[in-house]
Parts: sequence; structure tokens; C-alpha cells
Amino acid sequence: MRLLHTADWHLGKILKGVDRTPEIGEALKSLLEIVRKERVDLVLVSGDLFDRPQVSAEAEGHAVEFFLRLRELGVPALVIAGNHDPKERLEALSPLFALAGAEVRGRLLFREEGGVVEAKGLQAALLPFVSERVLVKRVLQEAEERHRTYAEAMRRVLANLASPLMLGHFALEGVRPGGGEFFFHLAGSYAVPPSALPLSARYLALGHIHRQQQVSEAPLAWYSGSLIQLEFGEGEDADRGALLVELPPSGPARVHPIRERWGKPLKTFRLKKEELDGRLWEMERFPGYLRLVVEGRLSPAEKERLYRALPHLLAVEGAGDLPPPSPGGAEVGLKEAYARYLGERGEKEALLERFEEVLKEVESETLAAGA
Ligand SMILES: [Mn+2]
Repeated sequence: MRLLHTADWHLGKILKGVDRTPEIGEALKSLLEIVRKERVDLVLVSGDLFDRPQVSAEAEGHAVEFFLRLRELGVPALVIAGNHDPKERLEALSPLFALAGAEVRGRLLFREEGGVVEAKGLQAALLPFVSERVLVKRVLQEAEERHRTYAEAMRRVLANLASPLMLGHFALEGVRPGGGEFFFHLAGSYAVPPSALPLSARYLALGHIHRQQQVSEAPLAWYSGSLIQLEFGEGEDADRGALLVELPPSGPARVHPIRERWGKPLKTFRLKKEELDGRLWEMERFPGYLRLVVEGRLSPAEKERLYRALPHLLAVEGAGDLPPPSPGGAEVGLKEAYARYLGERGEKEALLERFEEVLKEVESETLAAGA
């Protein structure tokens, strides 16, 4: 049996005003080509098909077309919602997707409720993203206790759903972040310990982390990675694409990474002000989208000149506005981690202020609930 494992499409993604949907749509066409050529039997989509609760009709159209084309090829699909997906909407549309041969799961169902399905004669567990807030009671005050509770709850969910094939959308401890989700990692936030992965699983198809990587040997677990480079903060050279998984009737599964460079690359140039003119040609020739971090103040007119000269320049930032990321991803405070995250995304103060307000609200509520 040959599986194609994909995740983190993020249809509807808008990066600093640029809609990435056409690039993602092209990547999906390439995926279909792989399904056809490699005679794939079953497609696994491990969450984050969409980037946000409300996406454009074009974004939805690409997803619908993908599953209709799969149906034409006679290939069924298993699909789970990620944290970015409109999970209620996916759940509501699931009977329609089922007509196209795609089993779509928006919310968590335990085994007794139908959380394990059969696909091509194989038992497959569907574990969509489960919000930390659902799993962790707010009365638990200590961060450490909350993290332990989350890990324990996920351990029970995974044990309940233990199956030869499992789809999941969560962060696994010790994972190398892909950039888009690095706030999670830096804040030392919620993650599932590898020991919670059921040993009886022959393959775990994971989504959530955008860098393609194997995260467990026994049981075998991989993140397929995103289709395209979605954020400047995601390493240009980081592996992504999709995975072709061979699952023989018995014996271990074999994983063949498909490391494609779909979509436009994103690159950050970090330059001193006086280097700008000398490096302009290099930036002009770069085939993707650019972000420029300049050491030294630039006047609005100077910025304007750069935007005119470089049509694919999406952001100009001053260096030193934010502290550089700490080496090794050491633990930092929530506020600092969020400031860095905003910096990576090129968004700034207004959101940070709002974040502080929300943080205070949550803290006072947590105290009140604990009292
Ligand atoms: Mn994602």
C-alpha cells in the first residue's frame, strides 16, 4: 500500500499583502501528478488545509478541486483539521467531501464515537487539533502543571485511538521548528512527549510543524512539512514538500521524502545602509519575495526608492528594533517570545500592547478561578 502524506497547505495565506493561494494551488496540482505517477492508494492530509477561519472562494476552490481530482483518480483521502482550519465548517461539509471519497474530521472523536475509521482495509485514527484550552483546566495555575496535564491528556487520547495508521495535528517535544510555529517552541509551550505515541502504530502522519522531519523511529512518525515556504522566518533551506510512504502487508513502513521547492522562495537580506546600493543587483535577481533588514535609519524616501527598485520587496525593517533570537531556543517570557514572533512576521507594537492586555486579563481570571 502506498500513501501520500501531506499537511500544512495554508490555502488563503496572505503574506504582507501578497496572496500565496495561487502558489499553493500549483503545488496541489503537482501533488496530484505525484499521486497519479506513483500509483498512490491513499492520501493523508494532516491538518491546516486553510490558513484562517474565513478564506477566499479561490482558496476553497483549490481544496474542492483537489479532492474532486483525487476522486477521478480513484484515490480516497483521510483529512483532519489543524489549528488554523475552520473546524466546524469542515465538519459541516464532511458529508459532501465523503461523496468525493474524502473522510474529513473536524473535531476529536474517541474510538467509541468513531475516531478510528477503515480505509483500504486499514484501521486509521483521525486526531484533529485539540485546543490546549479544552484539555487543560484553567484552575491549574502553575505553568508546569498545565503542561503536564496537557501531555497526560494527549497521552490518553493517543492510547484510546491507537491504530496501525494515525493522523495527528500537534507539536511533538524535541521537534525542530519550521519558523511559523516557533513561538510555541520558544515559550516552552504545549507539546506531546514522544513516549505518548502508541507503539502499535505503524505510521504516524503528523502536521503542524512546517519543517519536514522524522520525529520518532519506533513508532515511525514524520511531519511532512508545508507545501511552500509560508513565512520569512521559515528557513529557506528547510526541508518541506510531501512524503511517499510504503506500507507493506507486514514489516516496517518505508518513507521516501519528496523535497520539492514549490512556490516562490522567501529571503531576508540583512545589510548595512552603506551596502544597499552595492547589493541591489543581487536582490533584483532573486526570484522570490524579499525582506530587507537594514542596520541604520532609513528615511521614508529611501524606503520608497527601494520599494520602487525592487517590485518583490515586501518589507523593510530596521535592525535592532527587536532583540535577536536567542541561540538554542532557550526559554523566554511570553511577552518577549511574542515580540520576536511579531518581529518575524513584520507586525509590531499595536498587537504587542493588545497581547499584554489579554495576558493581564488571563492572569487575573486564572487567579480568580483558583481562589
Ligand atoms: Mn500549519
